[in-house]
Amino acid sequence: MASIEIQVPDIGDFDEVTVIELMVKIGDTVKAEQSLITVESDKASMEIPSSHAGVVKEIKIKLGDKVKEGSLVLTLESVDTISPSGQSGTPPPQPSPLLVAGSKGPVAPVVPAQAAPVLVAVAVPVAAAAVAEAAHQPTALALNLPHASPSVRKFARELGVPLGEVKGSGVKGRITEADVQAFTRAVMIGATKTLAASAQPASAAAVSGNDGAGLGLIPWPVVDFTKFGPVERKDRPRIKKISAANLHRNWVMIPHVTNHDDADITDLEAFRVATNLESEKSAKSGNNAGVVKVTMLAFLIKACVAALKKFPEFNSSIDGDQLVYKQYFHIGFAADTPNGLMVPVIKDADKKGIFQISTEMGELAKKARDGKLSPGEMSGACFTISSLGGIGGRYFTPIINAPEVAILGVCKSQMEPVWDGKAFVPRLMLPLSLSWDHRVIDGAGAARFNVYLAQILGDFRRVLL
Ligand code: CAO
Repeated sequence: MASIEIQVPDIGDFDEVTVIELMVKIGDTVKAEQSLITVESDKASMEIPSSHAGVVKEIKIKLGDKVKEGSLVLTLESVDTISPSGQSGTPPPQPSPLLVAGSKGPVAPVVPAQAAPVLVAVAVPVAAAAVAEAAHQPTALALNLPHASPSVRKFARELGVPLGEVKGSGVKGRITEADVQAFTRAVMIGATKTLAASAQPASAAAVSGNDGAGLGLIPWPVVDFTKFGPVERKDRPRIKKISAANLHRNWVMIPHVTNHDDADITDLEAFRVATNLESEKSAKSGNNAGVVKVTMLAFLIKACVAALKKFPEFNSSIDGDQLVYKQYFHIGFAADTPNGLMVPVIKDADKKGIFQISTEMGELAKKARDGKLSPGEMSGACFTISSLGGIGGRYFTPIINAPEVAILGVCKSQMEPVWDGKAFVPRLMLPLSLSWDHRVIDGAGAARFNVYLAQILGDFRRVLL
């Protein structure tokens, strides 16, 4: 029986992360890919899976330890010497950590009544997450930790809910997200009642019927839909549940305002089309390794970098009484995938040309669709662009991806009659929707940002100025 050391794999951009959950104990039999521990950075929590199957012999870390790539997690006694890949003696590839939830991530986006497209903050390869969840045995109880999945723990931490006080309604007392919500509601109703009783005793009865927690809202409608017609129930996808918490927080906590404007991209679009034609021709004549298709989004990323440089408060984050001005330019873009929205990040977009940005966007969007984005590829954004240009629509109100302070939504460009002082002329107009955090940015600043952005898109030579 061979002894195998299990180490922390590549965890993206995170130098050090804290161990917040041990999911196995000595003597447990684990499968390859089964989650062993949960670690947490300031942005997200991740499950670290096992690269091999075996029996846990020694655990080399404890709760609260700081670990990084290469840190020894535990040793396994292998059940046989066949690796999970089926090839004896061939070490299998290190599994990727699973991003479970992001406390500060984007995408905030979600879906108040489907009206406002929003971004997703964090994402998980769903298939992998499902494996990890299925493999997650309730060993936390044995360690005197409340029994809950990492995403529920994260959710509870974000709300400041002490999990030890929450009664679990799941299998074997497992605490679910609904339990955490119910706990919050109960506490808020209690607090509201107390407040109402002390301030205005006569209103207490009215408040007690209010299930909308501390917001003073009426309860969520409970409807038996089958009374009205046939229905089908489906579980909400895991990514959507994770992003919902982020979106809700951002929607509630950030005073959003959205400015709409239009940019005349007639000349830029002509240049883009010509550039793509040249690339295709060049590829056909064998002068090029491959065709890089350039879309408007790559130009938008570059234009936003220029606007962020001119208006640095758009490239900041609130930290208590201070604003943190970033001197780097990492731009997130929302990517629509079968598993939900993800927001990969183009790092150092200021140092990259349109072709490089287009190539990276293509690669990151593919990884997003395949559920293969690493945590590092989804973190660090200063500003996010959500483009619905390939689909349609006119304007929308994107939700800011905290801790960013603004997000640009873009819809489909179309030919419009524009008055040039003498006549109406056909121009290709791109609708822009900029949502901004009113704690950091004022309306005049936002209008200037949009005007400047439109000027750049109208004459891209301005990027050089
Ligand atoms: N106006 C008109 N046409 C546009 C356009 C715009 N603003 N933006 C893109 N297009 C065109 C492209 O040129 C392309 O045309 P062809 O197929 O004729 O070449 C087509 O639309 C499709 O573009 P694309 O979507 O593949 O490429 P992209 O670079 O514009 O976007 C990506 C890439 C990954 C951002 C996109 O595929 C995507 O996922 N968008 C959805 C994002 C989203 O859901 N946001 C909402 C978040 S909030 O809930």
